[in-house]
Amino acid sequence: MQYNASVVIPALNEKNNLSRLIPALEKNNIASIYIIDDKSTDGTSELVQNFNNAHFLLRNGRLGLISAEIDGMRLSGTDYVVVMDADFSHNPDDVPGMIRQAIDTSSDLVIGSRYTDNGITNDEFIRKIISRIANIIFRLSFDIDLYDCTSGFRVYSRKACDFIGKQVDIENGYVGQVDIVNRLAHNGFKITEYPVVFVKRTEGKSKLKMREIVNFFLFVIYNKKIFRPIISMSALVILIIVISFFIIRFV
Ligand SMILES: Nc1nc2c(ncn2[C@@H]2O[C@H](COP(=O)(O)OP(=O)(O)O)[C@@H](O)[C@H]2O)c(=O)[nH]1
Ligand SMILES: [Mg+2]
Repeated sequence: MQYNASVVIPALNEKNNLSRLIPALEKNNIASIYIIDDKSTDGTSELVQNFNNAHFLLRNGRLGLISAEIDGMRLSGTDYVVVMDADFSHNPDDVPGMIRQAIDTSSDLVIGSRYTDNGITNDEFIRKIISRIANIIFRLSFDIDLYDCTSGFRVYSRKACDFIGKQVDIENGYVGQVDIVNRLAHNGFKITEYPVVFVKRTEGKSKLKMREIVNFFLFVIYNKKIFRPIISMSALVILIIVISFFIIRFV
């Protein structure tokens, strides 16, 4: 079945991953794929010659993850927009099921979730812990009944895309993922989760930086204003974990 859906993939030096991911998506009947490339230096944009269904937007430098996703939403114009990583952490075979769920449940956002029943994450140990704690903190502080709000594997309805496109002050780094969930949840959009198995990337490097983790805590603290004990305690624990991680890695 052909869906009125497209896939948007923000990409920064992902040539090898994309050369396998695009055919895998085509196999799943995804008619249009939008790669938002922030001036990769590995020749990512050269792939444009190899694939008829893939459109490349070449931007002028690293303009940020969320702005790449929003540019993709605008460009695609389809009823549903899937956003996913280029690195196979998000399984292209989950895409049809996620779109199906969006249609069947009239969801404006379907989150590919590692933390609902049957969801699994095979990420690095330290990343698993950070991600788990971040989700618990977000869930408790924002009163949002979802388990994986940091996941970047998502399906958005056109209505949600249009709403997000109009938000001028959305956070542009990885923290933008929770910012978007928060805005949609508090503006009456329906959000559901779809269990996925997250796989650690085997090719290329993660672009997630320490700064992004700090930004997450700043976001929570700034937006909640009240220092609930749980937030401060968890922030402290995370800080200790992150500092130990850097000591182990770089000392
Ligand atoms: N266009 C664009 N893509 C980005 C940027 N930052 C990350 N990406 C891409 O966004 C996706 C998620 O990043 P990734 O490094 O996999 O993050 P991780 O999964 O948290 O380790 C990947 O496809 C990256 O290539 C950015 O600033 N601009
Ligand atoms: Mg990734």
